[in-house]
Amino acid sequence: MDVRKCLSAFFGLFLLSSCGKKTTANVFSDSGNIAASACSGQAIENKFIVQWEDGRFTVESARTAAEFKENFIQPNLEKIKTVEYDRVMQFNQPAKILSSGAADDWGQKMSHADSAWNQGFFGQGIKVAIVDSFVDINHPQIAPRIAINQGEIPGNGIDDDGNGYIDDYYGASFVSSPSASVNPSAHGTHVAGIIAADSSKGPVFGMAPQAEIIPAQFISNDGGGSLGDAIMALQYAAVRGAKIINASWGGAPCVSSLKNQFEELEKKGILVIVAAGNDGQDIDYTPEYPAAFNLSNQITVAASSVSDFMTSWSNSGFKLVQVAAPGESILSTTPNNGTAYMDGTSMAAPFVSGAAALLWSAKPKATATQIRQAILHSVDIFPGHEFKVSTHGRINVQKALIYLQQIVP
Ligand SMILES: [Ca+2]
Ligand SMILES: [Ca+2]
Repeated sequence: MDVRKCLSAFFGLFLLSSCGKKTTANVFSDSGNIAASACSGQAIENKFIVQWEDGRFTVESARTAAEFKENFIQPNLEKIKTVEYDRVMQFNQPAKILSSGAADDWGQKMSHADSAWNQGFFGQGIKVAIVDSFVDINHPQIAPRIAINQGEIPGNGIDDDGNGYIDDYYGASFVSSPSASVNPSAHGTHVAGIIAADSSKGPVFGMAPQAEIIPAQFISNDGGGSLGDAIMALQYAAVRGAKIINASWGGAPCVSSLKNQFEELEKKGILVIVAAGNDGQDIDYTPEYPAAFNLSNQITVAASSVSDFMTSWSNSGFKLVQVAAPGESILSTTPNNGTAYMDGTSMAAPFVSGAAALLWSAKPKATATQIRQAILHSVDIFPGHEFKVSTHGRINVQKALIYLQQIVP
């Protein structure tokens, strides 16, 4: 037995299963665990999220919890860390789609992305995973930016590169619902364009127009998804070598699996950018997940307006939200060679993901902590209308780049 684990079980709250004898009951408690409540989505009673002792996750199926305990958990007990029911995720208010907008690239200008471009930093060599709905990989401004998995041969039903995923040439889908539509969606495609749209191929200016996108979709076109699908998509992003993961979604159930996965990403040094949500609430008091996880590899983002104020609908929080970024009347790519203006913290988060890619391409040896530190220490703050976020400000790539160049030799 590992003594440190055992001590932490006595003095901490979890790791209990590593101290003393493991039983199916202490890795998976299914009593009183099924019902939906304000923050715990309806359990999917025949699907189970398993976290293994090595940190990996899998989603397993069985007819009943009793059968799963007997036929799966018991024989694998020593290798299993925790088990939870998979749960339905309800996505909070989606971003609004607007028919017209105020300006084309006000957000990129206000973020001072051009200061990085002028120094030759475009996000080159940096992989950004878009864990979202389906990205239109054929959009002319997106297609050149997809991180092709060169070791994979598409469409042959074989995992050619042996990374555990069959035919993941462009990316991979983790939408497990058999009835879900797999057509490209406006949300994921819009997010992708804000991060990395190739500005030489159309009207949208991606923040980091040479970053490489890894589409990892788990949200179906009707806005549904499951907790297990989200966890598997995040795990895939890490396997593909993403430095940054954009998570423009919320509404996760109050269960530990997702936070455990975010902690695995933290251990791997991956920066995760999360939308604060569009409920106009203070998440310090009304927490929403993953926005409120408050991890050292996470930046949670509120939405600023064209006039550089907090939007009325953006979530906020002096503790749990770190920065504001443009999130109103944002022009970006949509399926079928389209463009549209959208509002939402879903649009603000990818501005920060793009900013992080720009910074990382300037200093490829920087750690996720240093990139986060550079972004958080360089915001623009306006006396009289500070943003209700921990830094009080809106991102500024120009200042962040100077800061990063000082802290990373
Ligand atoms: Ca593969
Ligand atoms: Ca293949």
